[in-house]
Amino acid sequence: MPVCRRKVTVIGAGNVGATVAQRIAEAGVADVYLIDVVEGLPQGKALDLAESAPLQHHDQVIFGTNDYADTTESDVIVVTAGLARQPGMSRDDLLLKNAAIVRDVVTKAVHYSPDSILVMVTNPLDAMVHVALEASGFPRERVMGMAGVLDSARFRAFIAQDLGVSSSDVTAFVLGGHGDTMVPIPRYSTVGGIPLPELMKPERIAELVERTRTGGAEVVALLKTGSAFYAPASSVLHMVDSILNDRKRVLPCAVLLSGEYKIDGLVVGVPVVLGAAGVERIIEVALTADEQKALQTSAGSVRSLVETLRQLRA
Ligand code: TXD
Repeated sequence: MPVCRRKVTVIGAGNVGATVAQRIAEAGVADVYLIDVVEGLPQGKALDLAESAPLQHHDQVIFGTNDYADTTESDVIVVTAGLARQPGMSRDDLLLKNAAIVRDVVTKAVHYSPDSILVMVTNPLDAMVHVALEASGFPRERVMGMAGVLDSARFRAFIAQDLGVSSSDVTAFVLGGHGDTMVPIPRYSTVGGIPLPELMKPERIAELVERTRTGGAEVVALLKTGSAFYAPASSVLHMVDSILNDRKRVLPCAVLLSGEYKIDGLVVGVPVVLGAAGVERIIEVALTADEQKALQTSAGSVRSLVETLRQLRA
């Protein structure tokens, strides 16, 4: 059988980064190069993961490093480097610190992998995609953010638990920015193909929508140190797998819009087709006036973060 080794670099060997490395290797999707600013951390986690390979029945390389030269010619670069939210801290508090980190790591990584595709994870997510676009100079097809896959997974999990059905049969449609302004659209969410509003009362749907919006904070409040990482890592795996295997899956991703959904020059979560070229297509659906308004509000909060960043850099 021909062997085709793909290479994914994961920047940041913390909770999300290390779990992404584990998920990608165990799924047999690619070799993983884990890099962090802390010496020993990526090496230690990569060694531990590599030692689990014989038991997990995969033969992917998992390599830990502090040197970007080792990441040369990566197909995909996943950026998780940064600070995680602490209890009481909003995603926006992270803005300035994480922008500096993201600018630095993206600049270094793309130097060694100029043809790669960037999958951003660091919060505040939508603003960090803007920073990555600028730092890399890549076209919008090759720079995207992970948030919608996670937000829709949360919505799906809550719907499935509530109705006592398999989450595999639940689809959920979530637009907008990551965070409090995300826009879940229940009428495009289904259970076994049946639109959700046929099966659930509007008040209950509203409760689950609210729980989805605050899903990240719910985990932060319970953990007390750090934020969610299992579901975020699974979400990244789905995106990376669709890109590297050219699956053309339709997944909600944070991408730079240029006129789609009447939004221009801002990164917002929308459904896209993910394949070997990255974001191969943006899917536009008709929205009601209320949904369009909610999406504009969501885009507005991204705009204010991006403007804050520009002012502080000027
Ligand atoms: O939906 C989403 N997009 C998210 C985003 C879901 C979950 C987590 N989300 C965000 O991802 C979170 O708010 C953080 O901004 C990132 C990473 O979260 P994680 O939980 O993995 O944080 P950790 O465990 O603190 O790990 C961060 C690592 C840590 O090992 C640091 O040493 C490293 O990032 N770090 C760096 N690595 C390389 N280079 C630099 N400059 C650097 N600075 C910090």
